[in-house]
Amino acid sequence: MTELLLKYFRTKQKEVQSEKTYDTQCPFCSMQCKMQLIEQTIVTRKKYTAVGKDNPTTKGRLCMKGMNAHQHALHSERITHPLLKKNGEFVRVSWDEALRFIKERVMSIQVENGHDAVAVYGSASITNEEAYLLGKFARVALKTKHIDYNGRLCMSAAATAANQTFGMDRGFTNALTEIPKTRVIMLAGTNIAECQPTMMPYFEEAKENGAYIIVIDPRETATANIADLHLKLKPGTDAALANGMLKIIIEKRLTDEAFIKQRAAGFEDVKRHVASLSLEEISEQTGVPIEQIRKAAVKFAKEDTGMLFTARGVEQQTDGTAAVRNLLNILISVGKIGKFACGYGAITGQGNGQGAREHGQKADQLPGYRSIENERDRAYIADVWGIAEEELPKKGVSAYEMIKKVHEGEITGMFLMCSNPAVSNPNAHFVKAALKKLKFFAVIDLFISETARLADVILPASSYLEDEGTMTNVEGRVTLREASRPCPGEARHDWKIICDIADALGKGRFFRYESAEEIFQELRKASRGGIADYSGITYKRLRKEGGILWPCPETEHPGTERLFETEFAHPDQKAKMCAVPNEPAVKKDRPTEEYPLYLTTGRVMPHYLTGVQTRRSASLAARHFESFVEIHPNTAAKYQIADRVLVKIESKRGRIIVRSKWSESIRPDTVFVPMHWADSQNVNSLIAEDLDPSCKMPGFKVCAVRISPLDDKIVNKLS
Ligand SMILES: Nc1nc2c(c(=O)[nH]1)N[C@H]1C(S)=C(S)[C@@H](COP(=O)(O)OP(=O)(O)OC[C@H]3O[C@@H](n4cnc5c(=O)[nH]c(N)nc54)[C@H](O)[C@@H]3O)O[C@H]1N2
Ligand SMILES: Nc1nc2c(c(=O)[nH]1)N[C@H]1C(S)=C(S)[C@@H](COP(=O)(O)OP(=O)(O)OC[C@H]3O[C@@H](n4cnc5c(=O)[nH]c(N)nc54)[C@H](O)[C@@H]3O)O[C@H]1N2
Ligand code: SF4
Ligand SMILES: [Mo]
Repeated sequence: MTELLLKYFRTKQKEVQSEKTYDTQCPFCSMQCKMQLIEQTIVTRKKYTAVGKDNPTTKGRLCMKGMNAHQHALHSERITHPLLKKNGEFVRVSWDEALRFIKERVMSIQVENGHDAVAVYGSASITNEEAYLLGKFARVALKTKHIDYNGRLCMSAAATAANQTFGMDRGFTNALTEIPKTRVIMLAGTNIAECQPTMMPYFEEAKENGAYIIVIDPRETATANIADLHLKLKPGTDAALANGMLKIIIEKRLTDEAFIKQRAAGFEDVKRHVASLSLEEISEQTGVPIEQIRKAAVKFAKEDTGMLFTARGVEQQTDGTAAVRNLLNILISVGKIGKFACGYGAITGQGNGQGAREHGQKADQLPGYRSIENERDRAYIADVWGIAEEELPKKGVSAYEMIKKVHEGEITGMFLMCSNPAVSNPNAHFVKAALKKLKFFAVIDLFISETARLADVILPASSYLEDEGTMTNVEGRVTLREASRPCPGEARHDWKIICDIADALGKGRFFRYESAEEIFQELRKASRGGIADYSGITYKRLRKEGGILWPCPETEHPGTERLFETEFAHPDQKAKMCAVPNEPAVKKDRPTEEYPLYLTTGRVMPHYLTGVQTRRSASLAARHFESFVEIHPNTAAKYQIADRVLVKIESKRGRIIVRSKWSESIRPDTVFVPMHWADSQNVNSLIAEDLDPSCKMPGFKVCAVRISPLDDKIVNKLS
């Protein structure tokens, strides 16, 4: 039977059984599991089932979040028409009225305060096409230098470290398929079992094949369960721990001298630096016994092959860049990169955490990972966009710094797409106060998030079921997310909303696209010759091949599986090692007499980021319907905290109320609170605003707190 006939019969069958199927990718993490949503109508009731679809990265697997993602996408609270705030209340308006309002406000602000007074805050959960377009929108339609995105709070330390050490930043230097073949694995500050569950089988297979697994984490997580050696360090001491390992590797002459000589620069500085450090002091500082540091160092150095993975535990620190660089120092000193089953992986977080950091949404960046400060890069992109090079703004500031500029009155208007900074930024009270000061605030979202509540206008966007486009997954593999469900009500695709606003501002001629694919064609051109070169990738190829690893400069190019086999991306082709101090320049918010405990923050399996989506999914919310604090029973006893009671946690900046959860698996000097809840459970009310000087990452993973049983009088005082 011909394919056409088969298709015809399948369509007829679907009509009879009232079954529709939608191909898409999970809206959550960087694994970007491919899936199909099956919609069955049984009499008048609709039933939805999500099933995994085969692909090179996730091989058809899905975790509980993917299986239940449709519950938020189909939720009755989805906004389905534009909302304008009138007399403090949101009222339904037409797209025309919303766009007129935007035009008037933006024009009056820019006439009064200049182009840079309007900022754009973007996201790594939108497609490459949208991230690209948002960067173009800021520079061409608004002519503002102020654009940055939520990836600044996520991937920036690892990205900066990779750029500094290797000369380029693709999160994974190798394809995932090499993991099961490696002999030793170091997992630093990454909880893959809860955060990228469908990646776990690669590590489980490695373990079955005999790999030795080292986990570095203050908690015994589900990921630490597969460890042969768990270094349960004090939060925020990874840089010091890496120095300890380097010292042992160098003193025991376990370095790969030939590799260092040929492929690296800066080793002598590192050698001199670690020689001056004391292992006893490092052990004291990190809380890890010298014997364990030695075991990890020797094992990692001695095996023939090895891989290093980092995530936010190491990176979300005020010295996150330096800590990652020091772990990379280890990798280079033992020559475990650029070879089979040897390499580095910064485990990306959001669905498009990789792609959205490549195509111009960052304050200092143009598409293709080009620099907005580089003359040639500026000229090339200006030409693609059809403007004069002088018209391109220069670099702006990072996400949290934009919020500060709002507070100071320098930025008075803002467009926000696909993020919830009132909950996700540090120093939450300050952020909320700043956003309230905006003269104009437009939010583009699926729901009235905690941040959207503060907006003047909310525009309804499309979800992963509706919005086609490319997403670059954790491996650096560009994938095509097919999405064919019609937008609900008057919701529009994010890319269409950007084009409509540009049109309202009189810049429509630069934003004439009929489809996401048309935008991708322009992105290909804009990325050509850049570091993140997508020019050989087409929708047709992505449909046929299931995903392509960049760089891919030609349509005949197969994509790049392994990076740095013969050279690194710096002009001299060498990896750059550097000496890293045990204690960072920006002091961390470490425990004091008044605030005697470390607080660290992170994630749990069923929820996603600020919870706007997963708190609306009945199946997921049922697993954790409120926030909690993980606390060691001995510590709990000391502060008279019973199990499963409401407690108050305070830092210098604020307080939250959450439920206690006793756990033997956490360090007694540390408590852990997840980030998925808002308002009086928003853990970011506690976190300090200090930023890593290199990448401007906040220190989400270390904060000094005190804990006490709940006093009823406090509850009434809290908002
Ligand atoms: N279920 C779920 N999955 C997600 C997400 C989600 O919200 N929920 N979010 C996605 C996103 S955007 C991201 S960025 C990733 C994040 O993925 P991860 O970075 O793996 O997640 P986290 O829980 O933030 O932190 C990882 C681990 O760091 C540990 N840690 C804390 N402090 C330190 C420290 O000082 N040193 C070390 N070595 N470890 C420390 C924590 O105990 C935690 O187990 O997950 C993605 N996947
Ligand atoms: N304390 C602490 N804070 C942290 C972290 C931590 O570990 N600890 N982690 C940080 C990290 S790694 C991250 S990535 C940030 C994330 O922080 P945010 O970006 O603020 O978090 P999300 O919850 O993903 O917000 C996404 C918003 O976009 C909406 N949305 C979803 N899909 C779409 C879409 O397709 N289009 C549009 N227009 N809107 C959509 C959702 O409804 C939601 O309101 O938080 C950071 N904050
Ligand atoms: S949350 Fe991540 S691992 Fe789970 S289904 Fe979605 S993309 Fe896959
Ligand atoms: Mo993230």
